[in-house]
Amino acid sequence: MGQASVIIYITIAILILFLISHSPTTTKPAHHRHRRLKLRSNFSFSDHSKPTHIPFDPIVADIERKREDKLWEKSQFKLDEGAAKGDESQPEWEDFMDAEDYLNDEEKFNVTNRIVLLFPKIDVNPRDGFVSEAELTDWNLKQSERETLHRTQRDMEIHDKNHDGFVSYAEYDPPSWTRHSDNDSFGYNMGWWKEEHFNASDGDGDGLLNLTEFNNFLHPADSGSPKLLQWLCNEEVRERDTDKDGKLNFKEFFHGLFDLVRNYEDESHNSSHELDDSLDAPAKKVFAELDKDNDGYLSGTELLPIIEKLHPTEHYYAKQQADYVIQQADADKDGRLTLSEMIESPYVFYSAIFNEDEEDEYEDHDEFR
Ligand SMILES: *[C@@H]1O[C@H](CO)[C@@H](O)[C@H](O)[C@H]1NC(C)=O
Ligand SMILES: *[C@@H]1O[C@H](CO)[C@@H](O)[C@H](O)[C@H]1NC(C)=O
Ligand SMILES: *[C@@H]1O[C@H](CO)[C@@H](O)[C@H](O)[C@H]1NC(C)=O
Ligand SMILES: *[C@@H]1O[C@H](CO)[C@@H](O)[C@H](O)[C@H]1NC(C)=O
Ligand SMILES: *[C@@H]1O[C@H](CO)[C@@H](O)[C@H](O)[C@H]1NC(C)=O
Ligand SMILES: *[C@@H]1O[C@H](CO)[C@@H](O)[C@H](O)[C@H]1NC(C)=O
Ligand SMILES: [Ca+2]
Ligand SMILES: [Ca+2]
Repeated sequence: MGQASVIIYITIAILILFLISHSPTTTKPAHHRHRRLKLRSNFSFSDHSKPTHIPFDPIVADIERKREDKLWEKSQFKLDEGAAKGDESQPEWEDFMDAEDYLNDEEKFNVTNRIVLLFPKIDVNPRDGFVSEAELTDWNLKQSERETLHRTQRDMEIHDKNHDGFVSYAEYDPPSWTRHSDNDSFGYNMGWWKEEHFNASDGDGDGLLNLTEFNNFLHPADSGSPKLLQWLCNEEVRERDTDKDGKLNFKEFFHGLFDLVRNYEDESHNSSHELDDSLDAPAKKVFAELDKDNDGYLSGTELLPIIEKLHPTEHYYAKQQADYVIQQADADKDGRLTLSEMIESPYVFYSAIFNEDEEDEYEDHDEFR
């Protein structure tokens, strides 16, 4: 009896020692446990610029979408009061609690469990136990495309006046905030909403835009459509073409476009804009490379090679966010993420979405519940 209990005690002691020596140091992640997640609360319904953060988690995206729709409905209701009434079906999140409380209730929304669930959906190409930059970029892109399409769908409800699922040019009524642009001397409106733009979006040329075409209309750089990319390039020329000869001379290029292009080049420049022989040499070089027919001017077509630099695509932002997140969470610095690396730094994925001011991400700024 006594011997047996001694053996049991020794066994337990060994077990405890084993557990202590093998337990991961949990002090660091513990700091992150109580970071309060925030939903993006600030939507601009008329602004088609890129979202600053792509939601990582579809559940969060879904909550944000519902909340955004709700705000949108309210803003529409204010615009045409009396049009819709009585439809009081509320998003389920608002029925039982504030969505943010839900997200911060660790029993209901456990970020560790979420990451365990999402990991195999991201690690797909190839499925090898590592999330690569390309896989995370694809994931981000998918989330961001879904969000974009959802907004387009909502915009379409406004413009498709006869509700046939298509937007005709006549139906498309430019929102008032676009009308500030002055008529230019050529007599055409420099705004986004030209008929040429509409026609370039009309893939099958039936004079109507379906959802896909309307989405391309709103996001030409992401459309992948040669017609729309060409239109976008022509638009760039029009915007910079100060002497109105329909093409860009070196001066128009240097003052309008070169800054945007060279941000992506790996050169260090002085930011002087003086047309000085020594300072504009890099600009002259780029100009000469783009000027394929050597006529001393750039046409819309000649801008095609740099249009992605002028209008970064959703893919560009998706990759940028993937790079940032990997850099933050990649503990062993092999350039890719394992499941345990992701679990160790869950709020890198979530705070990249929620925190409006990214610089404040240190522990002393944490909000405790
Ligand atoms: C939205 O954000 C901007 C700046 O980010 C701020 O000036 C504005 O007040 C916010 N609007 C609402 C409704 O919170
Ligand atoms: C989240 O779930 C994991 C695994 O199921 C569990 O170990 C952890 O304690 C949970 N976290 C919280 C804060 O409830
Ligand atoms: C633009 O031109 C239209 C007619 O083509 C005219 O009605 C409108 O007042 C002009 N707007 C400006 C800002 O000049
Ligand atoms: C757009 O296409 C329609 C035919 O679908 C045509 O009548 C119109 O002139 C075109 N407009 C422009 C600016 O190309
Ligand atoms: C819209 O029309 C295009 C052809 O221009 C077609 O490829 C696409 O599938 C259509 N999209 C929808 C949602 O019907
Ligand atoms: C930038 O200007 C400084 C002096 O203003 C000069 O010393 C330097 O060489 C210039 N750099 C380049 C890349 O031209
Ligand atoms: Ca993989
Ligand atoms: Ca219609």
